[in-house]
Amino acid sequence: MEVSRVRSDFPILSRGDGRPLIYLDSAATSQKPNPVIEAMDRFYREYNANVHRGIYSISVEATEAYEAARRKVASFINASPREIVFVRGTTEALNLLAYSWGLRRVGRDGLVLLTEMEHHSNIVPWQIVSRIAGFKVSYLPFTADGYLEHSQLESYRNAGLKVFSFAYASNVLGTINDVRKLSRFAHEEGAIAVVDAAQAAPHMRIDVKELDCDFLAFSGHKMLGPTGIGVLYGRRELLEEMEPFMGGGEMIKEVRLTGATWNDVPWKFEAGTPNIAGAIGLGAAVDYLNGLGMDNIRSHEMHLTRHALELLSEIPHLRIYGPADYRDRCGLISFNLADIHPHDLATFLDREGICVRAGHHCAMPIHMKLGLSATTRASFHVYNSLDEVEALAEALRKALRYFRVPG
Ligand code: 7TS
Repeated sequence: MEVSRVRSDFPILSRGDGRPLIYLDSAATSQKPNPVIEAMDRFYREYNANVHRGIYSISVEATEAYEAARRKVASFINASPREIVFVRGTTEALNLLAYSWGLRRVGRDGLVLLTEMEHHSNIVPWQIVSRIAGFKVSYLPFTADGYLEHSQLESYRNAGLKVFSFAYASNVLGTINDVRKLSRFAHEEGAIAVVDAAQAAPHMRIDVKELDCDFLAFSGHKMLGPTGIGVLYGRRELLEEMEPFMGGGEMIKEVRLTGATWNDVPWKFEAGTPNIAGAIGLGAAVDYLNGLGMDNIRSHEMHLTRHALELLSEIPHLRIYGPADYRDRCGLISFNLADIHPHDLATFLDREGICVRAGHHCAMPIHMKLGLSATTRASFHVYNSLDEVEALAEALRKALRYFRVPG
């Protein structure tokens, strides 16, 4: 992958502050290439209209573009278009499932299994619904080196497991989990397997059939697309069985004062006017990612991660969290430098022109388990270069001097 060519597609990287922007926070949100910005601009300038309603030509055009985006997303993960529900993002996808599946299908004696390395969006919705439905929520632990404790799975045999929902890749530890294995366990116990792919879909090839999961959620804004659009993939027969999450226009077949019947899937889950420009932008992002090739993207990010792990581990007083082997990680590294508070460190790095995230990254249980209040995180995407990784390492060494960390 030719990084300099890729970089020229991202206007924000040459903002003109007199120095290039070193953006190492793509795990929070990615930057957007010209084709995504232009696709959304074209929609608003040339054929803005609501979808699935009008019979005039620009409305038909808007509907076609919206549904074409669904087809692109479907083939991106080897699903069929009817299995793709457009939502606001991973958070909404998981809330939809917690309510539509968790509330009705788990039952008082049921168990929802999560892991200790989840983002809050794969914890809190299940906790909220468990208070209404009465089911139990348990967490598969992770080890000191950042891997899920697979051996502990056996303790959840014959335990009334109904849902097993887990991250494909952790947004703090970087661990890539064995989705096939975890899904198989769920199915052996008669449960559904739900995958939070927020940190995976933007960076590696995903095939829902190979993974053998039942549901998979991800966000457009982390995969070079716009904010406010995301995806819930669900196996068609499960979506058919499932009750809607939100009611309103568009998701119905017929409404009477005494009740209503539902639209076909996936529209049954898309109440109200959707994020049309967002879906079109996401479709353009998928085209862009495919143009680079997901396997090339993964190789590029593995290369950066390997290099970053090497450089960072040579820095005195720097502690890296998560797996030591770069092949088991997605392109993000969380760390602490001496006892410098991550907020101070991130502020220092910002002055060096480097954007990183600091805090608990919406994963407080991971930090509590590690005995930390916060970490600093650098994360990569297609536009990041080895030079930027080196600039980060250099700036961290400078921070040691600036904060007067002794020897
Ligand atoms: N799941 C994981 C694993 C995530 O990393 C995130 C966002 C979400 C779910 C929620 O996605 P959203 O698009 O609905 O917000 N993670 C981060 C992060 O690490 N820093 O900012 C957002």
